[in-house]
Amino acid sequence: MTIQAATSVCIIGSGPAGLLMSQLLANAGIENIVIDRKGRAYIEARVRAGILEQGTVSAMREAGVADRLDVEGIPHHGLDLAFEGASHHIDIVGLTGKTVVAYGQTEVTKDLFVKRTQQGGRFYFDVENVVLSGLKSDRPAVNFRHAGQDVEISCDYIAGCDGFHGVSRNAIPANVLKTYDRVYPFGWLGILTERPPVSMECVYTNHPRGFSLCSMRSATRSRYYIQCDSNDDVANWSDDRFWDEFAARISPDLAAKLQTGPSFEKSIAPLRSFVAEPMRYGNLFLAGDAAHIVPPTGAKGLNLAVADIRILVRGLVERYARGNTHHIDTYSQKVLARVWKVERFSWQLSNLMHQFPDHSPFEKKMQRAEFDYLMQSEAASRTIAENYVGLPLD
Ligand code: FAS
Ligand code: PHB
Repeated sequence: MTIQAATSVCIIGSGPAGLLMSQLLANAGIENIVIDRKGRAYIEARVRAGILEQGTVSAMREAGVADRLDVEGIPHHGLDLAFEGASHHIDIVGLTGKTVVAYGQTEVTKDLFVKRTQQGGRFYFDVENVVLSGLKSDRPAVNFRHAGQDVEISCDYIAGCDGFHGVSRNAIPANVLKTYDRVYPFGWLGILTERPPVSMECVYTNHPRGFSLCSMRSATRSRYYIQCDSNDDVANWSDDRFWDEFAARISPDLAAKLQTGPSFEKSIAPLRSFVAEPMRYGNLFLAGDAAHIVPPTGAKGLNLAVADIRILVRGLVERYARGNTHHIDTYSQKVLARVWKVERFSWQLSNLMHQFPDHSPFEKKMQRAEFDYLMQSEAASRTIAENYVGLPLD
């Protein structure tokens, strides 16, 4: 016997994209159900992004979940890029009038879960065998197993917010779906430690030993990364080995004040640029990592997911409130135009700030020349700044 459920929008995935979508739709009176193959505790424990654009902060405020963010978030007025001993500060406030805010994705998901639960949000966690059907019909469906029973959710629309390894993207027929992929020859080894950060703003360094990033989660909690081989194993990295390598890849003045300590999270993330087109098929919409991946160099992954959701929810509200389907009919084209620009920025900054094992001497010279140009050109710094704070939605 299959349990039947019905809603307006079935959201697959309760990461930041799915959760934010659920809350924004609920605020607009649009019924939705969220399903996830994991449980809430697992999702909340995932350590990922750390920098929020102002558009993301605005979306959190619009969703009514920004109280803690507004108190605990750390505004950043700039960032530093360092290259072979030289350092360049990019004054994002001076160049754009905007800041970004350091606030972990973990906290974003916790805040959204609290609100959805308070408001009686409908969730199915730990689901299995998720299958989408009827995408071209007026009443698509999502079937899955949950707690040993078959469940079918019929809906008007399905939102595929199930990340890079989800099932939604591949529900689009292979002769329709186009994908674009660039896998980088390295990954990022990241740690969290309960120690004051060496800098209260981000410091990105392209060091001859490899890339490093100084970031934070609070005034007492540091988030640090180093470039590592893409097939490296976190088991190869004791805390001591990490600290030695990290200290060797940051400037001497930062290394002198580095406070090392035990890591309580340590993981390796592969780096890739990926885009799937289209981001709509029938009554299935893709959003977030289900449709695109960026290398974390530009701090864009989470923010890009949020931008997709803001555009998609605006379209769904138009459809339900005024019967106007223009914004959902143009969703894929509109959102992809922005996705590609953000992919470009993340790709460009990754190319500038990493050591590529297969770079020729000429390509190494190109990296240096680009950094020297950035150092002397306000226009070049403004380009970095306006992308870093976030491109406009429209
Ligand atoms: P998510 O992947 O966050 O969420 C997808 C959800 O769908 C998950 O909860 C998953 O359990 C669920 N799901 C998957 N398959 C399913 C199925 N078949 N059925 C039901 N549910 C299913 N971005 C940054 O800006 N900075 C960073 O430093 C950074 N570091 C990262 C490190 C790692 C290891 C990874 C993987 C990503 C990182 N990102 C970073 C990017 C990350 O923040 C994503 O952009 C962000 O999580 C995107 O959110 P969602 O689109 O909601 O996808
Ligand atoms: C982080 O704090 O996790 C972070 C900051 C900046 C990035 C990527 C990750 O570009």
